[in-house]
Amino acid sequence: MGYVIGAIAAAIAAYLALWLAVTIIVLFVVPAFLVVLAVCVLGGMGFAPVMAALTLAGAGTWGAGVATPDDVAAGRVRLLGRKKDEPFPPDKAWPGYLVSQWRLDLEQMWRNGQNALNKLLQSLNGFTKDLEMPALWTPLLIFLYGGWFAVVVGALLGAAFLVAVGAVVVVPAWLGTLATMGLVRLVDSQIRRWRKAEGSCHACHWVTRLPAYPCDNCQQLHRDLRPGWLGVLWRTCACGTRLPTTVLRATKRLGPKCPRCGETLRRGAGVLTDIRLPVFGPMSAGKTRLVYAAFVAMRDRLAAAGAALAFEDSGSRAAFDEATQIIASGISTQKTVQGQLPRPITAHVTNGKREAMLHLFDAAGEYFVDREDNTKLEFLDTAQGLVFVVDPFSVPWVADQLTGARTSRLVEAHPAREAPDQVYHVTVRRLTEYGVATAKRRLAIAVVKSDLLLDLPFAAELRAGNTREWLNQAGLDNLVLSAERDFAEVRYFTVASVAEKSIDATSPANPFLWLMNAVGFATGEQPVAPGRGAS
Ligand SMILES: Nc1nc2c(ncn2[C@@H]2O[C@H](COP(=O)(O)OP(=O)(O)OP(=O)(O)O)[C@@H](O)[C@H]2O)c(=O)[nH]1
Ligand SMILES: [Mg+2]
Ligand SMILES: [Zn+2]
Ligand SMILES: [Zn+2]
Repeated sequence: MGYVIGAIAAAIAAYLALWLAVTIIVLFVVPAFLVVLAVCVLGGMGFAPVMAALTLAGAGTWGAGVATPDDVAAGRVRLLGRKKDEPFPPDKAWPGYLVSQWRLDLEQMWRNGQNALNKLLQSLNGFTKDLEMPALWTPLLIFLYGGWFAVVVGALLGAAFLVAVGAVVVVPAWLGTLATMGLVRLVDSQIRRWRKAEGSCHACHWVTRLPAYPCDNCQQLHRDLRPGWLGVLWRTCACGTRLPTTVLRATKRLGPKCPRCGETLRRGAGVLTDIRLPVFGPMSAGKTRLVYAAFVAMRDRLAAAGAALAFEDSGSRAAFDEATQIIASGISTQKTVQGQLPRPITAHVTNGKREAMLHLFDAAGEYFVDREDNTKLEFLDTAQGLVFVVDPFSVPWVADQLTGARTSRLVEAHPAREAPDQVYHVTVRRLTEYGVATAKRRLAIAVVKSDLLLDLPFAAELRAGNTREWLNQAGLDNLVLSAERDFAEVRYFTVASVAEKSIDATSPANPFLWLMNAVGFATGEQPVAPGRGAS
């Protein structure tokens, strides 16, 4: 009986102990654990901004690495919108915060957080390792590791909150930057497009819509100064100098350079209308004299029309001085040096608010006779129009009629030897082989030396201004046919490359003025209408 009572009492005592234990756990331990967890979560949430602040402040080893101009140039900084196959690496300039630094900082914050929480876990491990571990300690362990886990959860929550706040600030800033960038870039390129602005290199004949600009402090070349991820309105060169973006603004302060050969381009390259007009024809056809006489005539005629023609680089100025002297005195031009690619003579043309750079290219005749040499003339491909110089004295039909007393004219004319139609084909074949759409270009055919021809009976058509008919009559009908088939538009001019006494239909300026107007640059001066020279 006693056993039974003892057993019942023990059962009751066990039950009471269990009840007490459960009560203590439910009433005290669990709430305490929950409070500790809550405190740890809150602590973790507070830990995230502290970590972010330490990283941004860059204190000690907390700071992130800085994205430098070298990283940009080496391609380690991703510039949105940049194509993979661009011929040159990105410019060495400081990337803006929104380009890459934000990412580096974010990554560093993440790493710093991980490190700190790892350290906390390690010290926890160090502490618990040395403890004797009776069963009673187990709740303590649950407390400690549970607390650590709560800190991690809190830190993640805090980080998520920070990222959300950051996104609210950064995304609009990012979109705003993108919109401004696009707008400024569009305005810059559209104005230049309207102007038909390009920069052409007088040394290597490369033509670009985007000149390179050297930093005016360290001379480092910036190949793409358009608004972009390296700066919307301004960018900072690797040396720390602030440089203006947009081609229109950069040109005012920094001298444009050829992106291909590095030569300093002429003033206005890239921002002014660029008109490139080569003359072609065989040796002694009259190309140099035509270019010289045309510049002299154009200067006078544009001045009379209220426009202006100026020569700004020393090479062009010297060439123009020589031209003025030769045309005024009437002496013969020198043969153009063979085997040397020509530098164009460049004039800065102003008509009211409009400005253009006019480049006339005059290569030695040998280049146009020899198929091999012709391949070197890259400037033919980028020209908006061409002037084919026809020496009438090289046409057999003319030579046949210059007999007796008239043979002196042949001596005076220093005639070209090659037949015009053959020379024409050499150049046009080159253009076609290099993929130039001649069907979109204009061709001026200039029959020069007319001062020595117009008084002769067989030049009646030329006198009447029917240059095209005269060419047909002189047996050059194949040339006329081919030219009109090959080019978008062909105009015929009869020219005397001599000093102009008055503006007349044989003015050497006519072919060039026609082409300039056709390209879209109104000079205010129209080539003299047909009636005599042009037809
Ligand atoms: N009277 C007169 N002579 C001209 C005219 N055009 C050219 N000449 C003369 O013809 C000769 C050859 O002219 P250039 O202009 O030097 O010939 P080019 O085509 O430049 O020849 P290369 O330099 O050898 O390719 C020179 O003696 C010129 O003075 C012209 O319209 N009238
Ligand atoms: Mg010449
Ligand atoms: Zn610099
Ligand atoms: Zn160049």
